[in-house]
Amino acid sequence: MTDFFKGIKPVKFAGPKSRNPLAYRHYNKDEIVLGKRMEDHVRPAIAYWHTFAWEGGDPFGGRTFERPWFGPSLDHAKLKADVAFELFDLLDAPFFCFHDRDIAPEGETLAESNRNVRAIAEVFQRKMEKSRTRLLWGTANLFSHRRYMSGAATNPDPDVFAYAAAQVKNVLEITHELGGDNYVLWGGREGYETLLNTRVGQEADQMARFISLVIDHARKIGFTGQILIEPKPQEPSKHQYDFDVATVHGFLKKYGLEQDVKCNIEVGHAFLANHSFEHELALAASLGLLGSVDANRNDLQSGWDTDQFPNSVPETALAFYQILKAGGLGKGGFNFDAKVRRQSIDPADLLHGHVGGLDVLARSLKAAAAIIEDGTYDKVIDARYAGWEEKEAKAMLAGKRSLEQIARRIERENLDPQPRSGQQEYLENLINRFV
Ligand code: XLS
Ligand code: NI
Ligand code: NI
Repeated sequence: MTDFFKGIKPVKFAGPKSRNPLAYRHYNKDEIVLGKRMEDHVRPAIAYWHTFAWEGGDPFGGRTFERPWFGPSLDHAKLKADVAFELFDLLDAPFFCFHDRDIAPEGETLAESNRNVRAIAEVFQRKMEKSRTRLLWGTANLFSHRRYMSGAATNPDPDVFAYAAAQVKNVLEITHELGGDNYVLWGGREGYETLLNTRVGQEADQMARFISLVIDHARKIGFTGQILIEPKPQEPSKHQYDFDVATVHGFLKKYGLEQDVKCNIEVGHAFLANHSFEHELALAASLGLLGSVDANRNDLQSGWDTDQFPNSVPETALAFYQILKAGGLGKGGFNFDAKVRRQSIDPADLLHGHVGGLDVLARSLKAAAAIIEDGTYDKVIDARYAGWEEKEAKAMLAGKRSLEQIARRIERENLDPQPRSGQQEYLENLINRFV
């Protein structure tokens, strides 16, 4: 035991009336919602990078957090792992996620870096024997080091592509060995700063080849988890190729990868792409691409991916409705891709962020479940599309009617379709009864 969280007790469910700030008031992991344990709906994960690796810097100032594990050695990384598993236990977290560079220091060579990552993975392995926390996903950091400034898979230099591939091979294997349910590809530098120096078609071909290599290797080593692309329109690149779900879908289709890859959808990234989170979820579900979720929120005034903890039940409830209607997240989960603010320097702040976030997810899940159980909302939507259940409509949709046949029927039946209300205000009020 380290003394980092000294005096902080394990967080337990204490019910909505509790005044204990470090208790769950709504997140009750064993409560059954729509026939399933709450924890199995949410599958929450703690993000190593924000919670243990981030130092509290901003563009105008450096580190604000003082953590005994900040330092360059493997011993620092081991201490970080100790504290990480202590927090997982305190929060009773079923999952965590990491990048290779979050958990272990970069070495002089890739071989040394890979060895460092493996050394900490072995520490994780031993800790996981005693802890209930499992790995939701692993990923490679292909964006911090200067070698990746012009991209990893999409770099004009094929040696950088190869270096990134070697780095991913190592983390993918480690993710597999640790029993990870998913492997994530987020392409922060897979985009461009200026079109003046960029061949977008060439870079798309490179990215597709890279992803194919990852899929092939995952199969070869027997990894049965999901491979996920995390869309984001910009930041750090001015333009990112995995702009949003629709763009990723077009890319996957072009290269024939749509059966092998799904999406990890992040709240803040949806906003940066001028969408809502539920838009991205609804679209992904309809395209068969819903894989997992990065839970957070942006400060909408700043215009940046500020990665704050979720705190809006009405918004998150609509997102959860989409997830429930899609049949849940399967092997995915809710990764808190969220960090406490740079002034939140106390160890307890790390718990407050996660406790609040989890309670918001729990309330959102229950609200979405109540909407479904009540059934009124779904009935309104069913009624809106009911015409498509009729014989002629089905035949049209199935491609069994030509334009000529459709035109003839309109004349024959003298059809004059009348507009019907979209009922937006009614629906908004209806939903507000539950959130
Ligand atoms: C950054 C991304 C990143 C990914 C993992 O905006 O959200 O944190 O989730 O590489
Ligand atoms: Ni993310
Ligand atoms: Ni993000």
